[in-house]
Amino acid sequence: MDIAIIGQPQSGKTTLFNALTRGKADTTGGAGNEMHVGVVKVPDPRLDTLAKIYKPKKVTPAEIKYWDLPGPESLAKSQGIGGRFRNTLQAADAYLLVVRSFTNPAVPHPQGNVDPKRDLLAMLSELAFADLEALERTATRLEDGIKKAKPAERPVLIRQQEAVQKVRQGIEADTPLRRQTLTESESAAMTNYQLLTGKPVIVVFNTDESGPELSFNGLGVDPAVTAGLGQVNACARLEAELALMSDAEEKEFRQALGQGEPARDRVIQVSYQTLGLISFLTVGEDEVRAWSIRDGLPAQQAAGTIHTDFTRGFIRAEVIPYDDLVRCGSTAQGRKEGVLRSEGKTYPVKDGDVINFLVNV
Ligand SMILES: Nc1nc2c(ncn2[C@@H]2O[C@H](COP(=O)(O)OP(=O)(O)OP(=O)(O)O)[C@@H](O)[C@H]2O)c(=O)[nH]1
Ligand SMILES: [Mg+2]
Repeated sequence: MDIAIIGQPQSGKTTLFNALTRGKADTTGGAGNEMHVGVVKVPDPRLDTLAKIYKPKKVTPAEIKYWDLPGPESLAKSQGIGGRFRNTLQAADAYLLVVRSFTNPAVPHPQGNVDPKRDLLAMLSELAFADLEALERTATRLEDGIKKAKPAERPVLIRQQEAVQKVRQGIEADTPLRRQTLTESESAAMTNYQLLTGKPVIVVFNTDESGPELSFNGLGVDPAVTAGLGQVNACARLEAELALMSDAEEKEFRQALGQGEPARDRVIQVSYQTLGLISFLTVGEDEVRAWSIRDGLPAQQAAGTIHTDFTRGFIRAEVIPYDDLVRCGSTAQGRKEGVLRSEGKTYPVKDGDVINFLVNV
């Protein structure tokens, strides 16, 4: 999963990136021009328990790749920079939107004062502007295409043009793509354009060490605007410092400072919730592994996350819930006790399902 960190200049994006990746990317330059990429393992204590049972050669957690983007004046304008940001933004599965609420006299806010509600709304507008620009170009291209197309090719292009028109009007009326109701063919057309307002957004309020914690409600943001968005509070600077300590030292400091779970873990939890993700597990002597998928994904598609051939060659899935497997100690015992089930293509995979896919490849 790829998550891009976005936000206004100097909102603490790189600092948060460091907190999430336990990294040391430079945050002293100001108007950082560099892009940072870091891979983080998704903590899952179930893997450790399964590793004790199977003693596999390797244990492979699910991973998240964080992309720290430089803070341009405007995301829409950033398309000019060799398309570099736009590609990353389009390729991302979700955005972490950093909103400054920390006070720091040494870091003047570009707008003169700290105003989280204003900045949050401005950033959401930036995403919408970027989409409107992209859709305008697409509409022009489709119009040219329709003029030049052979009569037989026209209906497809006209349908695409209608879909583009509909989505454009929706975004103009403040409904991001992720909240628009589209037909299957309209959605399919939009997949090609990878619009930014179609992506899930998790807002990270970058607070002072002592808070206060913010919320969409508390800020008085129109609930329609933030429907479906995730929210997390974190003091990025403190979290980045704590993240560089050893585990034991960090735990001690967190207790002393009254800080709860690390932001790097809370962000992952909220990201999974916001994206509707779960993990299924695979076990064996070679590898114990977690795979993240959308909640309820049919078994046949879930198999495809392991190998694309597995979707085509899917026969059935042997499924045992994690708790049952741990209690039984082995899948063989699970089979004897009747808790290992055989499931077909459409079985909706659940969190903690330990699965052995039987495939014909
Ligand atoms: N007091 C305080 N300062 C912070 C916090 N987070 C970031 N800063 C400071 O704000 C400045 C900017 O932080 P960065 O992480 O570089 O912000 P950025 O959004 O990556 O900035 P650009 O990439 O230049 O847009 C740095 O001097 C940080 O130390 C925070 O939680 N509290
Ligand atoms: Mg930065």
